[in-house]
Amino acid sequence: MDTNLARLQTITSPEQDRFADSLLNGLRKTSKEIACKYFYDEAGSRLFDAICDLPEYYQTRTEMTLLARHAVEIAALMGDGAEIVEFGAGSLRKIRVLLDAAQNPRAYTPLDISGDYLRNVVRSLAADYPALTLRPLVGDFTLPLEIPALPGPVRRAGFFPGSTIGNFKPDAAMALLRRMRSTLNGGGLLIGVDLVKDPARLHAAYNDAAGITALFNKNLLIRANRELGADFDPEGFAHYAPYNAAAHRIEMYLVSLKRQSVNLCGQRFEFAQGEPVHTEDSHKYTIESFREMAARAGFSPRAVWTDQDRLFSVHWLESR
Ligand code: AVJ
Repeated sequence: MDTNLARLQTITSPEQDRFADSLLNGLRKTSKEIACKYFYDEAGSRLFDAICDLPEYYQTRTEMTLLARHAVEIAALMGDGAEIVEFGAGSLRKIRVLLDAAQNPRAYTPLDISGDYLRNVVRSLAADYPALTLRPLVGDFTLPLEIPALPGPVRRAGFFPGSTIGNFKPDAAMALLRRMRSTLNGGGLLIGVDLVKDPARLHAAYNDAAGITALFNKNLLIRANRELGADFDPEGFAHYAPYNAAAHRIEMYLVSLKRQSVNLCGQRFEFAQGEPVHTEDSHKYTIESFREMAARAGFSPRAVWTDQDRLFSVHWLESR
């Protein structure tokens, strides 16, 4: 056998290395899990876009309506000449609404774990906002992070839409809010938060009739196969997303439909029939419970906007 060939390793990017480490750790646990931040490769991002357009998934269109309806008031709260810092560059449509309303925005600074995604965001915005300074930063906003200061006193305004905060357990969500507050250096935070409501409505939003959310969930396995050479059988797992009313959250799992073993990075993982792999939590808040948490994280909750049916909320939090 050719020893050089035997020594050949799959060439991976740093992002893939982190995915591999995270996946290996998560599957070694007694209760297996895969971190939800790995949903968003190219295929996963496209599936998520499709989720946002589903009739059952009210979140994106409700938040978009709120941002558009209150853009002028939001821009006034952000202030003249602010640097807009987005935690996780999510949706070009949402940021455009803010940038269009903002008063002389000094810079737009999106933070994201995907450099490829940031490149696309910047390319698309540069054409329409030629005077705006774009400062894409590749990094994990769940880790401590300092953004280099722009020259002069520049107030920061944070933007964290999409109820991504819901992916974190309450303790972690509060810690993340604290870290954002310190990153924002005295600036405020505009944050979208999904609200508690009829469990049937929540259940439907994560168990859509077209089965897109199931594909989104299983894409984690397909991504592991493609990027890490794993041999998951996506058909061997079921999408399961119940609403846990006591914990105010949707819990998402991939449930093994049979006894099976999977090879990943030279290791073998056993799955019992019926064994769940936890893939996501999506916590829901009341307007009051979220404002209380924000206050405990050191913010002063100020304005809050919601729709008539109280499906979704957008909050403006001042640093104090
Ligand atoms: C992007 C975190 C808001 O929790 O609703 C959508 C992602 N997962 N369907 C959510 C998601 C399943 C999502 N967030």
